Amino acid sequence: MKFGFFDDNNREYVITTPKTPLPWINYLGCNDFFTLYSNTCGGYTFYKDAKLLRLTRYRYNNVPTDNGGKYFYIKDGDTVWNPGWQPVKTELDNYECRHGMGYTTITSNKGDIKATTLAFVPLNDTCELTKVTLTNTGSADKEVKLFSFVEWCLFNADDDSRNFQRNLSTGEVEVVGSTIYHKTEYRERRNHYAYFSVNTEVDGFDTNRDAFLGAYRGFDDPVVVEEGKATNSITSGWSPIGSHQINVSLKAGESKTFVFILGYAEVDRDKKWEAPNVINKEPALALINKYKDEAAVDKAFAELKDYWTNLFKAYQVKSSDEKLDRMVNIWNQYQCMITFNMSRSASYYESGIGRGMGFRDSCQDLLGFVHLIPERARERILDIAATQFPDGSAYHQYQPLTKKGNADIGSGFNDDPLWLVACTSAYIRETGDVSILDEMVPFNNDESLARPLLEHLKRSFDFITNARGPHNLPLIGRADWNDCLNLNCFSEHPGESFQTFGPSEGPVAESVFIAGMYVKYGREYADLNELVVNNDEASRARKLADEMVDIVLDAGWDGEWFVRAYDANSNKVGSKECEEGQIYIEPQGFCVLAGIGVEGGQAKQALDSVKEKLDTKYGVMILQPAYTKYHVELGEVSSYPPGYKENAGIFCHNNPWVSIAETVIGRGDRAFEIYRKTCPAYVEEISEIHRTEPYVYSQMVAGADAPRHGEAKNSWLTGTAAWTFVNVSQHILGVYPTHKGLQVNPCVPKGFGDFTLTRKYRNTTYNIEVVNPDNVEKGVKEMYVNGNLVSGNIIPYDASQTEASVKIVMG
Ligand code: BGC
Ligand code: IFM
Repeated sequence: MKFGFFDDNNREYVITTPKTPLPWINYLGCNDFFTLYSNTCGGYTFYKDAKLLRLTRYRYNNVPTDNGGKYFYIKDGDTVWNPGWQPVKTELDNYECRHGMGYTTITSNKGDIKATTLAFVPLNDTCELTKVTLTNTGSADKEVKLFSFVEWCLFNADDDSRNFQRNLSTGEVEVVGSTIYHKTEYRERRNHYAYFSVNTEVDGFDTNRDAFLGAYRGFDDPVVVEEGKATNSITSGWSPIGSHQINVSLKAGESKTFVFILGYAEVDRDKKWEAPNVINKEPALALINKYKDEAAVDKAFAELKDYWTNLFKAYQVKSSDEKLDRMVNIWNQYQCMITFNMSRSASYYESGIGRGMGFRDSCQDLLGFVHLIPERARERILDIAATQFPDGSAYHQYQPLTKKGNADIGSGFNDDPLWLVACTSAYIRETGDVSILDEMVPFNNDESLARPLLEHLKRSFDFITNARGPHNLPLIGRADWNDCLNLNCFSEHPGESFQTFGPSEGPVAESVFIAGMYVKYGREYADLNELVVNNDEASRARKLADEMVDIVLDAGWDGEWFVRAYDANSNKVGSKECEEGQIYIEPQGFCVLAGIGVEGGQAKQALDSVKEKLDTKYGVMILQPAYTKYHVELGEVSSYPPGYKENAGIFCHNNPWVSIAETVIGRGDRAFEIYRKTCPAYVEEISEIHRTEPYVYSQMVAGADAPRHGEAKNSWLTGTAAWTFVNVSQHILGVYPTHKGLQVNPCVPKGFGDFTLTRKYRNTTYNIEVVNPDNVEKGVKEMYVNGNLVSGNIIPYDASQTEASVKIVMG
């Protein structure tokens, strides 16, 4: 069953009922001012950091779900309704929500009134604009009342949800004309405030939540709206809100538009105490004035649309498969931008106060984003690298606002260092900008410890080189990519970092997955050294990576697939010797995509085992058989009920690894089958089962052991977005950036047919035509660049060319 449809021309998903299985949300904002916006107007806004600078309040885990947001109430006689249906939930005559690239439009009708709201964050301003248009569709003149509503958060969202004994006394606002300023804590710790304004005179306002809602009432039943009369309340403590009342007269057929602006202003305040709570309104007034005319709003909206059109020029495909095209050209790239911006901080499943920027997460998110805005990727790499410790290990997470590592979580996830190599390599392959390797970057944010980025990468690589276990495989530490595989938790030294021990005395659990990473990114590290003519270091790294291949094929091979790990007692994990959890997906995908066992046949065998043991109609499960009981020696993984999350769920992030691995051995049919199974556009038809938004990836889909097999969870913030984009753009469609230029080496299903692609790479736009006369899955027979036959499949990079046409003949 569907709850909407894709409108590809407008790059929108159109939701046709507010009663979606779960809130289906969008993100507004591209740079540092962000809003989460659901199809019923739920959500919240923050500046840069969802924990430390939250502007509006949102209650997670609320009942009913998604209750709280930026609401407009329309009072038409005795009928009160919201254009987004919630929170009053008056049945609408018509409803349509269009989630587009950084904006959402909701249009609905009730009786003779049609309401349209368009919400977006203009590109370079720290505010959200909502254009509300009311139209009288009837034949008689009408008088309606429009009430706006936002609930302020007292900026620190964590404190806001806990410290009531203080917070109920600190709230302060100021109202000037149609502008409501929220300035809590300005008299002391803050150099910023928020404001909510509308470009018309108002007939009243409220800033005290109790006054607006009335005692014991909810958002669905505000007394002010019921009575049609704002109270002009000025809150003093309690819960500050912002609400305007506008009485609107509409002649038959007439429309009126109002522009609401919700903004954030930062001011210079050296001596905060000198003017206790007198805010400098200049920055707010500048934006309020800028957007007081509808034309300015329309211009900003047009700029936003152009921005996305231009960004997407970096990669566009036209194939015989409409769903593939819409994911590649629109939604997958869009989600890559969102995951790049949010990391794992703020979604409807990440509260914004828990995880901020993940080290491994952000490095991987960057892989799907770097082609869009390489300059921002560069800056991010340097930020991430600055949270690394001098020994090469790294803080697992850092706070977006301060960019400082999170000491509560600490370090010890031994895959982390290698992801830094992965994203730096991707950045340099995309841009050719080797100068980044010379950038001086602090360790642990301590400038006195600054070293060139290349030295950071060396320490990343050597951290793994030196931390080996009894089988010479990399030590896993607290966990590798699979956060829930905590193999040292039951060792003699529970909870202690292995760094304090030599391999024979400390926690010795080992990871075959990290070994696969070491091979892949060790070789990419070697390539980077070659680029800057560090040939000795390049050969050293290559030799070590080659040795690791042998170690994996020896201690890491189980006969029909790769072993997952060795636990702290040196017992195999993910082996046929195990009672449960005999095969895990991660080493099959990663070892093969690293090229391990391709020649000896192990790669094919491992992937065949994946198909036989882990495949389902909704995607490939992370492991089988599911753990039915808790295994204390494995940690969190077996704490989940069978079929959920890391215990045999379909953990979407690692499906593209297997799909890429299939392209490595040339099986385009199978690679595409895996791609398709978890791809949102292909499961749109079963939205009643899948339940999350059909335009973005979710972290997980329940596996075959789960009662709700096929149901997705945790949409939006997942490494699946980046890895899938890498898979489909670089491996299936096959346009892979190398240090020498773009390589075109598609691996597609038989019968996929010819396709064309536009790829903007460095200074050049390539118009690529791929023809496949023999219907092969992989192989390039001929390549023509601007009509000339060129040998191989790497388009030699020519910086003087702004456009080039390329023809690829598969065969
Ligand atoms: C979740 C993982 C997560 C980990 C660390 C686990 O409970 O299942 O997905 O990465 O916690 O936060
Ligand atoms: O790899 C992790 C990621 O960092 C956070 N979400 C879960 C993944 C698998 O455990």
